[in-house]
Amino acid sequence: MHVSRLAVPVTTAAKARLFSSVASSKFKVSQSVKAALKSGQPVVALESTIISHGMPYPQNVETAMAVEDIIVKNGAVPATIAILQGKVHIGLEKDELEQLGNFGKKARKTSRRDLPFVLANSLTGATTVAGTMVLAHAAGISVFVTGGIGGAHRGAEKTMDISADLMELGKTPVAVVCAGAKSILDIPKTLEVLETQGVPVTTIGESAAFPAFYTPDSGVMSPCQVPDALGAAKMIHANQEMQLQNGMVFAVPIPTEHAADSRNIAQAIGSALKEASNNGIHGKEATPFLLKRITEITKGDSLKANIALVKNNAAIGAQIAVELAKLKK
Ligand code: PSU
Ligand code: MN
Repeated sequence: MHVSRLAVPVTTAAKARLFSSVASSKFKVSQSVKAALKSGQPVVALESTIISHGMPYPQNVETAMAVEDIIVKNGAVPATIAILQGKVHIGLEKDELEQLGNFGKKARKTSRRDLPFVLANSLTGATTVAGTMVLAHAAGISVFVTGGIGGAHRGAEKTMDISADLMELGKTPVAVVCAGAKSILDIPKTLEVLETQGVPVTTIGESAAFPAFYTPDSGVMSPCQVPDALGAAKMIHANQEMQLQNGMVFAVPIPTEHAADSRNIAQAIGSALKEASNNGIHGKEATPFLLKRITEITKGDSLKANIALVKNNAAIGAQIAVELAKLKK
């Protein structure tokens, strides 16, 4: 490929074209998100499976609203993404967030492969990291904040249970800001798959350790480290300038004052995994089951950590989006 072609920046106009080419009748973009996208203001996508399946009601709704506020306070526009009765919403109103949170697990967990079924049958779907990346990209949003990504499950060498999140990260240019991956997963295998998929994995901050969601250090190093949001934004900008079509993972360790007790968490995860196996829980039910049991076994301690880390990710993610918007001017 000729170098001058590589250097062409992805313009807002190009994004708008992309969006209109994906059946815009299926999309409802909120006023605030539409205005921000049009003028090149920073926008941060948020997923909805974390609301429907990742946390119990009403903490899920409270957290979703608090996260949106944090993004606004840090200078960006939040765009929570979900499918409501067959319509893709980019940006939810407060009453829609409340409805989805209350609906909970009755919403269909929607990864990439579930999109056609949910849309064709006018269902309500809560999008996973993979599902949200697809829709965020279609809308022209390149920064996305969540709690934790899916990954290779323990025993994946036999079950082949590897989250579609990892493959999506390989092919969709959206940067995902998270607190690493839970140790319900096999973290070394998860990082191996991301390497195979060509996904840069970068820890933000003073430590180079890849964080383990509830705790700041998984015992495995991240391949890359940047000191702050600007460092992350520069990497996203470079990825875009090169027109690399892969996604990126930015891992933000949970602040130590909010971290869960690592022994308690390890025990809870061990019990939850045993229960899942004894009850034959697998496929898309595995992750929600494990999240719910860990919250119950730790009597809400893990939920507290989960809420704190999502809020922290929201602040950093918004700062990344702000820095990225400046770099693109
Ligand atoms: N990990 C968490 N909280 C979550 C999820 C993962 O700590 O809520 C959700 C995300 O939506 C993620 C999905 O994309 O679970 C992964 O599910 P699966 O492993 O079935 O791909
Ligand atoms: Mn799976």
